[in-house]
Amino acid sequence: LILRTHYSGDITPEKAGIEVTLAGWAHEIRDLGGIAFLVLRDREGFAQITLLKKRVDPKVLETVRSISRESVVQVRGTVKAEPKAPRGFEVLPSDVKILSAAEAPLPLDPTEKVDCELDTRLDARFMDIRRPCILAGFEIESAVLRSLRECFYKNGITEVFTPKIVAAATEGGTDLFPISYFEREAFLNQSPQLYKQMLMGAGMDKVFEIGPIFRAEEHDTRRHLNEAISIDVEISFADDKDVMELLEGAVSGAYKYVSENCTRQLGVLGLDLQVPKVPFRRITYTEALELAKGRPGVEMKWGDDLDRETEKFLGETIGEHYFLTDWPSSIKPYYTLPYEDKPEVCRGFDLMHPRMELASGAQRVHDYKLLVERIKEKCLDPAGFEFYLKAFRYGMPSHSGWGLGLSRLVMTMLNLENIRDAVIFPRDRRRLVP
Ligand code: AMO
Repeated sequence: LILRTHYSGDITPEKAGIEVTLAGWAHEIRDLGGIAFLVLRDREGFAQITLLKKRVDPKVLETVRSISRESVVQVRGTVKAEPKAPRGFEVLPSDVKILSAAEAPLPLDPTEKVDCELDTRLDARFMDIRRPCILAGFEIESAVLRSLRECFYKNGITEVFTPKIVAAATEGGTDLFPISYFEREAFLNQSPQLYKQMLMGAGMDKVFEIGPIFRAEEHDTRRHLNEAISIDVEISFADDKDVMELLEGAVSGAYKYVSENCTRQLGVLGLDLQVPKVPFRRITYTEALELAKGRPGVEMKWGDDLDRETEKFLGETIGEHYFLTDWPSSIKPYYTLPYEDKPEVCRGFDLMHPRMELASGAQRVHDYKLLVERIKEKCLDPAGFEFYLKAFRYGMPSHSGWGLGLSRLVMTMLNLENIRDAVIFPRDRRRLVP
């Protein structure tokens, strides 16, 4: 059963004379005096099917006239070079079949040049993704993942999966989704943090996980989701500086991979991708506060978390990817290692794009006693963390790691306005369907 011999992208004017079978969607049908056109769209682009009414089999013409837009069709025909056609070729059909007819009206018009409302698009996402510019984004996302995985393999990092159904909070108790787990309450995991750290105690040394994280955050912003894909890494016998180097290499490597391997998709999006140069600038939290003094308005105190306005101001001032390091211990999670000589500052860092935070990470506390102390300082109960703490009592190497948000990476790379556009089926405060 051969439903397709070529994608539209495989055909060039040099292939004139060969027989092809194309399959895809009826993008457009134009019936003019002596000639009719069917524009077939597949994931690689378009092919113009030309019907010369005097020469084509009348049954083929009749079929083409009956095609509703966006139906799935199969076309068998001969390639002909045609300088006036897009991409310089057309296909003269010997047979056209409607494989699956589309109803009318369409929930949205995939040929539409003007953008319609995001909600309308997300409600009919399958139709929205038929638009080449939307599809291109998700193909680039896949390339980003491939590049990241290759970077991890090259560095000898083992891929793992950790549970998404868990008994305890990772990042603090407020943003948890409770679920019913037989006769008990359980939660959807906010981060693989505790599990990836336990694997350091297991001697796995270098692990990565690419998987969903769940955050019951109420806020409705352009950069938050309630379900996101996190790229997590944890490395033993490494400090914060080591894993920052790995992170900047992974991010700039993904840009490089996309710029070299996704030229067609970047063309569809009209993007000229600039690969960010490594090393990224490192700015301490204290230096960031100094810089932020240049912004008129709110005065920030040492120890305050950087608010959205300050974050924006820093991004505009710096204008490229940068690391924010040496945060106050009071505003980073309990697992972040404080400096020995100045415990009010810790080895936590954030990777920033001028528009927003992309990743955060740290060298971790690996000393059992200190970890228990830090958990208590954060007003959490060590008893709830026993399964995690146990791994720190029987030989735990020093270790560091980070979590990088896939959608934020793709969103900033492609200059998308809303994070929902970087997720095929996004989950937010209002959206649970499709
Ligand atoms: P953090 O909570 O900063 O750190 O999350 C890491 C990265 O994940 C992405 N992210 C999100 N993206 C979209 N919507 C959300 N609601 C959302 N929450 C997080 C962001 C963020 O930078 N355990 C630590 C990581 C570590 O230290 O290894 C953690 O989860 O891009």
